[in-house]
Amino acid sequence: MAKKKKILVLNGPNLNLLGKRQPEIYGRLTLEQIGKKMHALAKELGVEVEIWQSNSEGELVGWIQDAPKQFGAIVINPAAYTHSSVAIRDAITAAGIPTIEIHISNIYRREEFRKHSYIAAAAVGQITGFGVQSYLLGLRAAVEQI
Ligand code: CA2
Repeated sequence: MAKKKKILVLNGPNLNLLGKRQPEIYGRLTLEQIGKKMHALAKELGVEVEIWQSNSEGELVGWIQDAPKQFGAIVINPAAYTHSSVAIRDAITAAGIPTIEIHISNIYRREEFRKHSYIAAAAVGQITGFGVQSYLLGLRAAVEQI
């Protein structure tokens, strides 16, 4: 499939615990189950998705740097790095491909420290608070950008 039609979905730290802890905030679906929904939607939309998760900031930065070789857009839930990582923001800016920031919870309805995103200014836009739907809306938004 053409590079432009491939979308990279990145997940930051602790998102490997989805569906296993704190379901009241992050829902009951595992990352694998969310992945299945994304693959189904991707098929409908005529694109391919790859879904990766890392607990390491450096690994995420590496994947973002390499993304333009293979992918036309990125959908990223940077998790806690949203609120701390200038490195991820700079990598997104340097990659230069459309990037959509997503969050399961509404980061503006939670603790003060979650209200600031270092990523937002480097992203095309942000989708926050729609639960698992944030991933699917993020994919739709990415497809509109490629
Ligand atoms: O709402 C989101 O998607 C967040 O990106 C999730 C991050 C949080 O730090 C952001 O402020 C908002 C936390 C991800 C941790 O995921 C867990 C999942 C299940 C159990 C424990 C943590």
